[in-house]
Amino acid sequence: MRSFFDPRQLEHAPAVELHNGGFMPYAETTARVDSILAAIGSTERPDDKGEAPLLRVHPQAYLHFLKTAYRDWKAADRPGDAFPYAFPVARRRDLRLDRIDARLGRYAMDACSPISSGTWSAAYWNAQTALSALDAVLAGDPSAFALCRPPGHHAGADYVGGYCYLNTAAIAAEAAIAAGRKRVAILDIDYHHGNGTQDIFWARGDVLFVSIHADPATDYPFYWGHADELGEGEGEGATLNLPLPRGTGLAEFERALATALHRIGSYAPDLLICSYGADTYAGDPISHFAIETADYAAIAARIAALRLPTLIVMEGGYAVDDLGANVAAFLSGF
Ligand code: SP5
Ligand code: ZN
Repeated sequence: MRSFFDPRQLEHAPAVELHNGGFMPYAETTARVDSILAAIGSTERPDDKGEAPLLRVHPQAYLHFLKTAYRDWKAADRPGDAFPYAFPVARRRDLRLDRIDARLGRYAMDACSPISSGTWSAAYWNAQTALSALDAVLAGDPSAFALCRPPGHHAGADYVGGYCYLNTAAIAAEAAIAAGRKRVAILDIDYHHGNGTQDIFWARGDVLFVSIHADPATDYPFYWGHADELGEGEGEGATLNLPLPRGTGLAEFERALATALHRIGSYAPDLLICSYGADTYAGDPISHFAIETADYAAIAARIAALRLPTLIVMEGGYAVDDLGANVAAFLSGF
């Protein structure tokens, strides 16, 4: 399987995130990539397709914010990376966004997603990586792997969240539709619910969003990922959430996976995008499922049995020492 990655994706490297009332070491480290690269061997660099494919998902004002937030934070003489701390929950139409703090809160859903000097460049090349891997699949490869980092699935059209800045799965889905594919399915198997992807396609009937994740009653992102979230309008019935309890191992995971794959099969998409997070791993430091390394090969083989052209995009996974082996197991199962 062809794999894609660009070293500029490493330019995003915040030192800390806000958690449990204080600053902790940032879990979404560049060492994650080192672990994956060491395990999967060579990758190809993406082409540069510019901003047009990003703008199919994200508004220009949001891209402008991502490009300028760190510079504006520094221009305001602020320490470290750019963090939001005030959020416009009563979102009026004409929010005044002159101050950097106002912009940070407007374009964020949490304080896990600081903006550092290289965040824009990393997010931009991350999206290009997904788009070039998509090209391989659109050209006839049965599957391709985009080593996406930073991850994408918590980012909405106009907000950062959960270590995510640009929604790579959504950008790839829109690019596939622009290239003539009529129906795209997204299967999200990161430990956390893909709230950003769900939000982007909530009212769309041409993109099916199916997610297996930790119950939002106990886990981030808390507000989204419940079984009764079904989509709206044209998209009613095109969202399927399969929340699972903490402690879930392979047997329970595979039961949910069977339901997910059945739904995807009946939808009969032209393309499958798999948002793959290895934070379902038993040894993950911030998550609570019990999937083992060898299990990823079994999970991947079941997904591959759909025989759909499949783009795999990397999402989370924080057990750095074992992350490469977990990704390699998944790709080998495919
Ligand atoms: C893509 C993805 O997996 N995002 C997950 C975001 C979860 N954020 C909430 C949990 C934060 C726990 N942070 C602990 C930091 C310890 N260094
Ligand atoms: Zn996750």
